[in-house]
Amino acid sequence: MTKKTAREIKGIISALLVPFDSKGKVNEAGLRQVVRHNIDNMKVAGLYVGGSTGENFLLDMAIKKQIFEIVKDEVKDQVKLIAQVGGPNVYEAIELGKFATDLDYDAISAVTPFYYKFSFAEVKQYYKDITEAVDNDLIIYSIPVLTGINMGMAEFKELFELDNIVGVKFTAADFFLLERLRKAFPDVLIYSGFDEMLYPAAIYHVDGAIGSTYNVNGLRARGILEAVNEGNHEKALKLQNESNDLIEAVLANGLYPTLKRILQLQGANKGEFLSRKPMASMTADQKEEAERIFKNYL
Ligand code: MN9
Repeated sequence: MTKKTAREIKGIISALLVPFDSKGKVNEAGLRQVVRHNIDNMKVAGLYVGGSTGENFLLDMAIKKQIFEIVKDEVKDQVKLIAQVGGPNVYEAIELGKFATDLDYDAISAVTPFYYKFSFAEVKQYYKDITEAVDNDLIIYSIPVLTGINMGMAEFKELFELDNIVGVKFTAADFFLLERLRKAFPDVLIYSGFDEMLYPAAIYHVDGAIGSTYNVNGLRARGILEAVNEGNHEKALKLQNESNDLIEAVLANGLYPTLKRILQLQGANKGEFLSRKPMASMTADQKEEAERIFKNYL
């Protein structure tokens, strides 16, 4: 029996950025500021913790748990919390899922297992194992460009039939599939995963969006959802155009390091805001470019 609080997770959800120090440890004071910035200034509806954006796949389990704890302690019940627990190690996913559920996270999420070329039968068994062991709602994290796991209608249908699977974070540019999924599964929560495609995803009635750039651009993203709801497509397009000027420049300069530098410029600036190795730190030129991006596009 799950609590089913996941059903209420709608709107803009930041894939939480995590500042690390030069030793690769979590900068706790900085992380708390990033959480506050998301809630107080970006007005997000929720946080997605332990995603690609959190550099999760570069972390050991103790650090993943530490991040889940710090974030919950800072958020309390102010916004919805989703814990991404998946990866190739299903035993770890289960342990993390239980851990986050005990911390009262509203839902867990699990990326399709990656690295080995798993068959769909194996992917399905992975979701069965996690959902049977963890008493919480689960949101599938589908990001074929990074995992190599491509699923179509038939595969999603089988996964949505599993107990406790309530949604999908759909990080793909396949709008045909997105439209078909929305039409076929009106009760499944569908989250847009590519921030640069939020407006078209909103036209297809996604329930919300989970992404990295919302840490710094959450207000415009909210505006896109509101504009589409009001039927004001001119405004939605304008906000997406402005967002994409920002996203294009951020991607060209190095995604996560640039977003972290912008966070500092927006006032979340205690301690170091580095990435975990082997992700490179920014050069002086990249830092300068990040400052230019902040001035021009935010
Ligand atoms: O999960 C994010 N994906 C990755 C969502 O970071 C791999 C997105 O928010 C992208 O960072 C963003 C920029 O391409 O759309």
